[in-house]
Amino acid sequence: MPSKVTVLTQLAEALEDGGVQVVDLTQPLGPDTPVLGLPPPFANSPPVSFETISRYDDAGPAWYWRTIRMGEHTGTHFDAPVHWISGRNRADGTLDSITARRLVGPACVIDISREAAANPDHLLTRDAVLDWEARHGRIPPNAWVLLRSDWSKRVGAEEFLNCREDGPHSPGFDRGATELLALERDVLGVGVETVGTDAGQAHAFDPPFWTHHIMQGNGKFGLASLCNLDRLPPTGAVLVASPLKLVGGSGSPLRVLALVPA
Ligand code: 23J
Ligand code: MN
Repeated sequence: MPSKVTVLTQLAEALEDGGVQVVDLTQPLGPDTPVLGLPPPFANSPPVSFETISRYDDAGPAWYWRTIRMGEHTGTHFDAPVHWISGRNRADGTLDSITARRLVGPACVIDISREAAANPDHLLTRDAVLDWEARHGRIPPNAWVLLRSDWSKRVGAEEFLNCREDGPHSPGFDRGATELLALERDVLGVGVETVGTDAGQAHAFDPPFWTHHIMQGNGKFGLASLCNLDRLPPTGAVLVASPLKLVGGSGSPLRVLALVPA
């Protein structure tokens, strides 16, 4: 008896025949992963380190495994609402309390790669989001909004973090764009190619780090250090962004996958 055709049997077939591709939006995670550097007196996150428990040796003759050490916000990672003080009392604020439904959603990809190449401090504006919507349609509720800046093509921590005397310089969202996405569009969250969802100079914004402040304060998520956003269409892809279910977790490295129609 032939089984019933559903959207998921069609998806399974499309995965098999190449009609849907799986694009990995994740950077490798290891000791060379660039880590955000905050100025004193703020505490910083350690780099990734691995310690071998055993490797087919006396400590474990048939098995290899390691202990991992890193900050919750390292490499390609997820920001939970409690990461920021504005989201500290949110009901679904920690990683272990987020419903799985909210880890999957359509991707809206906004391309600022040209602007960011000309100006590393470029901020996406509210008007630029409205202009994107005029071309591609309204951002639906529970979408991931991804900022394609091509920043992930920068090689090495120095180029990627792009620090000068006055701090890091990297692109992001202006306050109006962040408020539009969080309050008027009800997105799941925003994703970026840079080390954090806020622009490099966001320590000097009002409020400081306004993308974290507004997104996390409204129960929204963040995805940082994504790559391969240049392989996504403006609309039509579906994102799966599933962090570790850390008890009380403020964030976690994760593997971010996009299902993309060929
Ligand atoms: C802590 C303080 C400032 C920032 C961040 C973390 C992040 O970007 C992060 O990884 O969430 S800007
Ligand atoms: Mn983070």
